[in-house]
Amino acid sequence: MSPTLAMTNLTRDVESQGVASYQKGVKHLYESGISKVPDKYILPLQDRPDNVNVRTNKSGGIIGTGKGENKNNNNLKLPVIDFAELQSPAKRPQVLKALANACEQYGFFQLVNHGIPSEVINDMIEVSTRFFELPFEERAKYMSSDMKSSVRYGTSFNQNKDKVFCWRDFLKLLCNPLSDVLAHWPSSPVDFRNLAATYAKETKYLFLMLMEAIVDSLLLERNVGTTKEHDEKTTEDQGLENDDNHNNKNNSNNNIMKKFQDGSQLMVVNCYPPCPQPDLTLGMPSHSDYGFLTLLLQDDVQGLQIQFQDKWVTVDPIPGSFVVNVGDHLEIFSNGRYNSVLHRVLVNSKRARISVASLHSLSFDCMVSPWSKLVDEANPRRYKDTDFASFLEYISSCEPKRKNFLETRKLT
Ligand SMILES: O=C(O)CCC(=O)C(=O)O
Repeated sequence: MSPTLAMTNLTRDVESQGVASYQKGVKHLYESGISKVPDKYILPLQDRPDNVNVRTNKSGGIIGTGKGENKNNNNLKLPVIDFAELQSPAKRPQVLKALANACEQYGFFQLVNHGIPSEVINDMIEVSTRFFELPFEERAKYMSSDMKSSVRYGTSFNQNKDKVFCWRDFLKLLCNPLSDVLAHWPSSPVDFRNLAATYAKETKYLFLMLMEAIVDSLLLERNVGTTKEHDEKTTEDQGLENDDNHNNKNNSNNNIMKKFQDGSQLMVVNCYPPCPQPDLTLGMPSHSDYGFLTLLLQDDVQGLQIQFQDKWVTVDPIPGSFVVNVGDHLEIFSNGRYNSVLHRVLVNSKRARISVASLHSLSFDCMVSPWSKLVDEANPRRYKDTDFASFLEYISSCEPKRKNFLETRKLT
C-alpha cells in the first residue's frame, strides 16, 4: 500500500471509531500518525484562527469582519510588571498605577522578577511534559466527568458537551487544602506530586502578594475610609467583608486577604500536541477565566492570543515570566473597573506546547460581590453576586463559544 493510501485509511479509521477515539485525546490522535484533522475538530469558518477575520464581542457575537486585519502575526507586548519593584516602598506607588492601567486596558500583564526560583518553574514544565508522555492507560486512570474531582484528566474543553473538540489534553489539579488532595494527584511520574505541590505553594504565595497590590491599586484614587458607602454595606457584601472595621482600612483589607488565603486554587496543566492542520482548529476556544487572577506559565512555544481592541493578538512569551490575567470574579469585585478579557490558544504543526494555568479565587462556597468601597451613587453596582457552584453549573451545560459566564452576571 502506498504511504498516501495508508494515511487516508488511518484518518478514515479514526473517523469511523468516532467518539471512543476522540475521548482518548489529541496526544493519542497525534501519536496514531494522522495527517489530517478529523471532522470532529474542524471549527466553523468564523471561529477558525486565521482564515476569515471575524471580530466577536464578549458573548461570541460577530461585530465585524475584515480580510487581513486579524492575522496571527499581530503580536502584542503586554505591559510588564516588575514584582521586585512592587515590593520596594519607593517604587510601589508607581508600579501600582502601572498595574491598575494593565488591568483596566488589557486585563493581562507579564510578571517578571517574581521571586519563584527558576528550578521550581523548570521542574513544573518538565514533570508535566513527562506526565503527558506516560502511556495512555496510565493517564487515563485520572479521567473523570466529575467537575469537582480533585484530579481530572481529559481532553477538549468539555468533552461531554463540545460539538467541535479543541486540540488540547489537560490535567486539572485541585490544590486546596493541599494536605487533603495531594494523595489523589498522579503517583506517576514518581516525583510529580512533590514538584507540583512545591509549584502550587509558590504560586499561591505569589497570588496573595499580587492580590494585596491589586486591592491597593483599586483604592488608589478613592478617598478611603471616609466615603459614605462604607456605612451602607449591603447584605451581599457580607460574603467578602463580614468582619470589616469600617474605619480602619488595614483591618478591612486584612480581612479580605484572609479570605484569599483560605481561597481556592486550581491548576490546569495543558498539553497541545502538534496539529497537522492548525488553521482549522484551536487549542482552546475563546473564553474568560472564572477566578480573581490566573497565573499562566508557558514554555517557549507561543500560542496564547488575547482579544485587544477587537482583534486577536498573540502574546510573546518572556522566558521565566508569568502571564497574569484578570478573571471574572475580579471584574465583579472591582465593579467592572478591571477587565476579564477573552483569550484562546492557537496550535501549530511543528512543536508541542505545555502551559500551566493556576486559577485563584475565594473558597468555592463564598459569594463574590462588587466591593462596597467601589460602589456609590456615581458608580452603581454593575454585577449580581456569584459563586463557584453557579459557574460549574453554567459550564457543565453549555458549549465553549457561549461560555461567557460573566455576561450572565451583569446588571447593566
Ligand atoms: O495555554 C494557554 O496559553 C492558556 C490556557 C488557558 O487559557 C486556560 O487554561 O484557561
